[in-house]
Amino acid sequence: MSQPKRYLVTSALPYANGLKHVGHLAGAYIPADIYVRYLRSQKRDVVFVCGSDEHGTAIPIQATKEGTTPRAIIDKYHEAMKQDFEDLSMSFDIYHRTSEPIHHETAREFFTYLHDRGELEVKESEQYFDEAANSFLADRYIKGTCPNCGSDRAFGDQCENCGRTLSPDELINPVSTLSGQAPVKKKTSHWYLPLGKHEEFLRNWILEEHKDDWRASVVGQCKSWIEGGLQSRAVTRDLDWGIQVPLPDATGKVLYVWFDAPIGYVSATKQWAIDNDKDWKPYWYDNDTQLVHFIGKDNIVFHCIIFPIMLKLHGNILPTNVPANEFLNLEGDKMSTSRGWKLDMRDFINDFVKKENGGGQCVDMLRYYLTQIAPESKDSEFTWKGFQDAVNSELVSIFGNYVNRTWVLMHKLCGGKVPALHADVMDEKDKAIIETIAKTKTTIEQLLEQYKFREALYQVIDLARAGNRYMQEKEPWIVAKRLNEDPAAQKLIDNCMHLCLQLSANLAIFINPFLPNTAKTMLHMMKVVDKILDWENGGKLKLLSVGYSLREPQLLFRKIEDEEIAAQIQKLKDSLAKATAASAPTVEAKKEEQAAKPSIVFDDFAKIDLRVGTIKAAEKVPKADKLLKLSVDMGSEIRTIVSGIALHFQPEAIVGKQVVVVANLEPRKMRGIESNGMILMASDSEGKLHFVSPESMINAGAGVS
Ligand code: B3M
Ligand code: ZN
Repeated sequence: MSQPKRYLVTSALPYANGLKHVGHLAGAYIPADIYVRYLRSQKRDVVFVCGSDEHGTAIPIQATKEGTTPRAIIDKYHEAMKQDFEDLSMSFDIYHRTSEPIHHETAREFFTYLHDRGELEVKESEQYFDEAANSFLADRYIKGTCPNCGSDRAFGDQCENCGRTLSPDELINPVSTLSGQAPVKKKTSHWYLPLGKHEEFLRNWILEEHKDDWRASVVGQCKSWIEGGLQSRAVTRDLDWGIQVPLPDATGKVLYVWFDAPIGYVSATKQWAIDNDKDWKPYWYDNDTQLVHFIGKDNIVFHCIIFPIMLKLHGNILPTNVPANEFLNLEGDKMSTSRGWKLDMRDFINDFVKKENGGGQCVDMLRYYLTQIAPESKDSEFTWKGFQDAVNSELVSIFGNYVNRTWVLMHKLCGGKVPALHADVMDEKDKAIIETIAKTKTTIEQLLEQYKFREALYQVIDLARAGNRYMQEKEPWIVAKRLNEDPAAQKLIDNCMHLCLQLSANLAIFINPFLPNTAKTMLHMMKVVDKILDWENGGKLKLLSVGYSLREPQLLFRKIEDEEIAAQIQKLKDSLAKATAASAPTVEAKKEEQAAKPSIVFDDFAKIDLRVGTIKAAEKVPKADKLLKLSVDMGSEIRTIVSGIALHFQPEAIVGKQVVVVANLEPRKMRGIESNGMILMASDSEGKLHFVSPESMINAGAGVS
């Protein structure tokens, strides 16, 4: 295959409705940045675009939450996200925003182009309308009871409680969040993109042409979309935040956010071209351009099915690859902003990067760990212990240690200068390490071209490992001891140190796309210019000239201490507890809830067997932060009860307490433990829990009525 002439690489445009967490970073950003830095080091023509996605209902909803305007929200979070990306060494050529006029124009032109060629259909449908607010309701603006789990806090698009995707029609007792009133159905018309018309194109393009070079998970998801029957998709919405539909009869209608957002890649390219006096068109029209979208798996359908159809109809090129990543979990659970279970990029920046012993090396530590656990083919997990291990036992002990030893020995045994390589005393080990350096380069290339970032990174560490082994076997410090009797031994030392130094220089080249700050520190130590890092210099031994004097070593990575990890885990728990308390219904809401419960007859109440129990033992349930496993003395037996109170009480603190137990509740399995009964708790207005217990100790098993 001939080499593509130019590359356009995109990272998903994050919604400007809040800070983003490291799961986002691992999915759509770091891998893209590695890829781009690699291409740049090869002097290829590449443009890397990203920006804030500033439309859609997510924005006005956040504005309501924060009591401000959508405009203020996008301005605030656009700046914040841009800064976070910069602080983590993301190297976008442009970080644009979809509120810019150039984007509005570009998106409208796209719509008009498709519309004028008859590629869109108009369809009438009935949608929920809030008469008091005089407004159609986006799915998110409708609340009601979940048909799946019965939670009364489900939205028209999804139930937050059980996670089920919903449509507004499925909600029981729908209520508008704008006015609090029940919405009515009203006719409205919208423009649709008929995906079904393009089924054959998609089948050929994805399921045939790309079945082998795209990730299996991506092809698999596309396949199930195609086989599930491709429905027409509405590309407009009744909403007052977004890009006006550019037609005379469309007042109050805007482009659907997923119609305009991917066009953001095009408008960002245009803006980049203006800023840099370049032509943007080849990047979107010429077949010798390689277009690569880095995204998370929840965005696959938009990038592989809907946007490509739009691109094809509009006469643009199609993506060459869409390396979507799976999800990154955190300490045993899904990351979630609403539940407070997350690690924001900003938090990492504040707690590590901006600290006294932080800086670029901490950025690189995070980039390292996120690449090492990249969810390339299945979901993976961020744990603080894992982070600590990756840093301490790989970056510090292998990579950092190798480079440091090389420098220290070179200063000690070779006078701080690059020694010569003496061909006459080269042995098999020398030859083998030279070969390893050359081979590593080719292997990394192959892996990166296939978007296998974690394996590629592994190769770099493996080279450092090989370097350590080589140095250990050659023992130049031992050889140095016989220099007095045998001055010729210096040649052996020279050879070893020469190769160790050239290997270090290669490490700098190979690590550069992954950990750019580390590469920079190494450049400083080698006293050489950036050009050394050009990929074509990799695999060779000529990077550092003989006789050249080098600087003193610098610490590449510091250790991550146990206390830092413990503090982070505590912080995570606090954040979860805070979010849980914040999302607990208010006193008013609770009263309403209580009042809303219909009255019951005494017989119903009498069916509940309430008894006093004494907690005999309590322990945390592994991997479940909210759960405690209790052994409760019920008088005639000891029962196991799993209770969701772990965030409120330390297990040791509640042993001996008496509680009221619903004794005849059906057994239920929680995290594999059978729970036999439930303990009653009262929660105060702050969401704090209190035991409901007898005034003074009584016998376990006593009835409550
Ligand atoms: N803003 C959704 C997301 O952040 C969306 C991506 C747009 S990419 C064109 O998951
Ligand atoms: Zn539900």
